[in-house]
Amino acid sequence: SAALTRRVACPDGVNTATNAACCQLFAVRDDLQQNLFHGGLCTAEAHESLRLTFHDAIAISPALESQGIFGGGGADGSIAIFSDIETAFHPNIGLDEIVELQKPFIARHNLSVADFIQFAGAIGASNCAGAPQLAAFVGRVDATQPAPDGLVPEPFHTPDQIFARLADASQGEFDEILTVWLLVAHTVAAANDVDPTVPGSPFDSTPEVWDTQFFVEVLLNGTTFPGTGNNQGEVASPIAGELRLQSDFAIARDNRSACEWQSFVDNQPKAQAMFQFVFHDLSIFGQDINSLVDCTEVVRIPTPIERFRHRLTGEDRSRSRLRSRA
Ligand code: HEB
Ligand code: CA
Repeated sequence: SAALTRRVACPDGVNTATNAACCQLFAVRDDLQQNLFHGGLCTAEAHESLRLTFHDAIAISPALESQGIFGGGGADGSIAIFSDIETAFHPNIGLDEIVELQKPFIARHNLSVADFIQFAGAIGASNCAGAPQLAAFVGRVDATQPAPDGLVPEPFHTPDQIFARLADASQGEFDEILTVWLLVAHTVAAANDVDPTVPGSPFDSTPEVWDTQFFVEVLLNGTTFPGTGNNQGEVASPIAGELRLQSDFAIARDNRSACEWQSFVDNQPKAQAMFQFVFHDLSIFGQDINSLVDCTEVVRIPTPIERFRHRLTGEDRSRSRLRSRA
């Protein structure tokens, strides 16, 4: 049956969109892919752009507001608008780099800073094979003041502290179960500053693939450290070169979240659907959804992991070798 959605022709003369407000995003996407993400790769800049979405959005606290203290504006761009202040907060260590890399893109496009940060994270993630298509909205209102310090979880925080912080920021929506869903992001992640002697130490053996290896590997027995063994927020990992966060270790084993953690093992559809769901909500913390336009259609659907894995099997490789010889 014919699609009934009426599309508008964008002024770029190439694209169409369901809402004219989305038209500008095609150029932002293509600029990001060419000039920040190395032609569309799931490497450090993509990972850091995704991490930045969390550190901007999570800085909101109804609990502080109820005490008459400004609690931050959530996904309001404050981490970049007030970067001198917020990137100096301890949990934001290292994010000064991606904030600076993103600033020229923000300057040459016409998005709010808040929209840009979430959009760059969604586009970065779309470069990771196996990732879900993450939500993209436009229309967020930018921050007029920095978020207060103390609202971004640290790897040395206990599950109690982390669960309480996420519940506060989300007004009760993100419980222990949804906290595990959020941590799917650590499948495309590495640490630069937990152990600064070994920057770029990944959390799983496939940091450029959105798979479920992270959930498997955090459950294995920890025996080694990628660098030195005395860093705050780090515990022993099972694989040479891999870094394990204390918070991931603890949440994987806490009796409130362990079953949910294990349910992700080998469950690729779940690792896509659950993160897609929590990112949608996280990415609009502090904003009014009724004044936003959904432009998710601009985010390319990532390469499925089945196809990726298929391409990598030894059988495929030898078959293609035979074919090229024939
Ligand atoms: Fe994350 C990374 C922590 C959640 C995303 N982390 C990371 C790190 C840490 C963390 C420590 C490292 C940094 C450096 O560089 O050194 N997280 C954390 C915690 C939490 C989290 C504690 C709570 C539980 N994340 C999260 C979320 C997300 C994320 C929710 C999303 C959204 N991360 C991330 C990423 C990364 C990280 C993507 C990577 C980055 C790179 O690679 O650079
Ligand atoms: Ca992975």
